[in-house]
Amino acid sequence: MLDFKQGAVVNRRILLRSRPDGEPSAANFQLDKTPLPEVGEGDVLRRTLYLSLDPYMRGRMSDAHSYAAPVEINQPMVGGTVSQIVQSRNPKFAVGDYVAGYDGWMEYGLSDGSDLRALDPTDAPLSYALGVLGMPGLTAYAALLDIGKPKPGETVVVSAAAGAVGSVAGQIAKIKGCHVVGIAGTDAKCRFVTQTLGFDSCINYREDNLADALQAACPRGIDIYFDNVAGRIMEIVLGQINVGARIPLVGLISQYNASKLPPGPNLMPLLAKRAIIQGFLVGDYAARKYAFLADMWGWLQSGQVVSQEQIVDGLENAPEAFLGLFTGQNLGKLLVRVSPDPTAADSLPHAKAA
Ligand code: NAP
Ligand code: FER
Repeated sequence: MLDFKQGAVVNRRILLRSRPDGEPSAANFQLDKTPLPEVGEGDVLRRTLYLSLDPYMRGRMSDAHSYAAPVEINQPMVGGTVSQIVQSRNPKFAVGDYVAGYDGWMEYGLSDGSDLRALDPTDAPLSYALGVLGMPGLTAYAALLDIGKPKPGETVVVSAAAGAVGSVAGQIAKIKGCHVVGIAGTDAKCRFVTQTLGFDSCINYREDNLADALQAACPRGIDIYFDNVAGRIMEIVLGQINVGARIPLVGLISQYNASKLPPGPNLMPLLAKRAIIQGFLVGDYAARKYAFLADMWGWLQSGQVVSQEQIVDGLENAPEAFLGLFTGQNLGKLLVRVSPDPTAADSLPHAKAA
């Protein structure tokens, strides 16, 4: 039995020693040993059983602007944990209890317990609280169901399919009656994804021609792309999406280690701001025409909307005027007056001279 009096037990922790440029290495981390502080009135001391390791931690190692604050240099790395209480001065927790928390990369955690959630080891393996029953499981569930909105018979493609989030997302999609195609980085992962997880097929993006393999695996096109990786894989998947496709943008792991962002738009702000990009074709909105005309007529009458036109005279000037659209020569709606408009204000006898 360990003596948990102040200073008697050493807490081993992993600190962030330096910030990586590109791929992180062991040199960015530092093992630290520190005596445990006093367990104060109301405090709970626990021993870490499981520490979750997640891709987002790469972001915390960087001080680039992000949706979450970075880990400070010489401070412990953050992370989800499952622990057992070893000393308690808090009536809500007894020695031996199991809890989920966010203690970080360390052997012992200490707090007033308000950050802890009790776990019952007879419900499920304790480690599940960091995976399928924890943050990655919730990610898979909510992103697929609330953003992906799967319907039976639809085709769902999941990247990083053999990982914590992807493996769960694809299985839920199967439960919802979808045709599910995984993308993963090795043949062994792909076998796991199909044989153990029950996806309909899986493509090894390192070996196969991804575009051809996707086409074969998704003969009816792609209705949902559950994106964990972004980058080249996303680019190829987007080439095969169906009308009305939904794309939960869940992770961009292909760029987490990039010291220079790849060319093209950076999609991280979309994820971080939970923004929505949706394609639009005006032809889909014919039914909105009458509401539109009624509103717009009223706004023009009241002066709330002003119409600006740029009118070029003579059909022969159309080509040059058209090209001007691409160098910004027009202000407002560009038109060509091909023949005089007998109804226009300036062509009517009562029209005021300009
Ligand atoms: P994971 O999938 O268990 O592990 C990461 C996997 O990503 C690796 O095993 C690897 O699998 C794949 N990968 C790594 N680099 C890649 C690259 N350059 N191109 C393609 N695939 C690559 O991790 P996870 O915890 O489930 O997280 C998956 C994604 O979800 C991450 O992007 C993570 O940031 C994101 N996530 C987001 C939220 C949120 O709230 N938005 C929450 C949780 C997780 P392969 O061998 O198949 O390449
Ligand atoms: C991730 C894990 C968690 C991630 C984002 C989160 C973009 C965000 C969690 C939150 O703030 O709710 O891998 O990658």
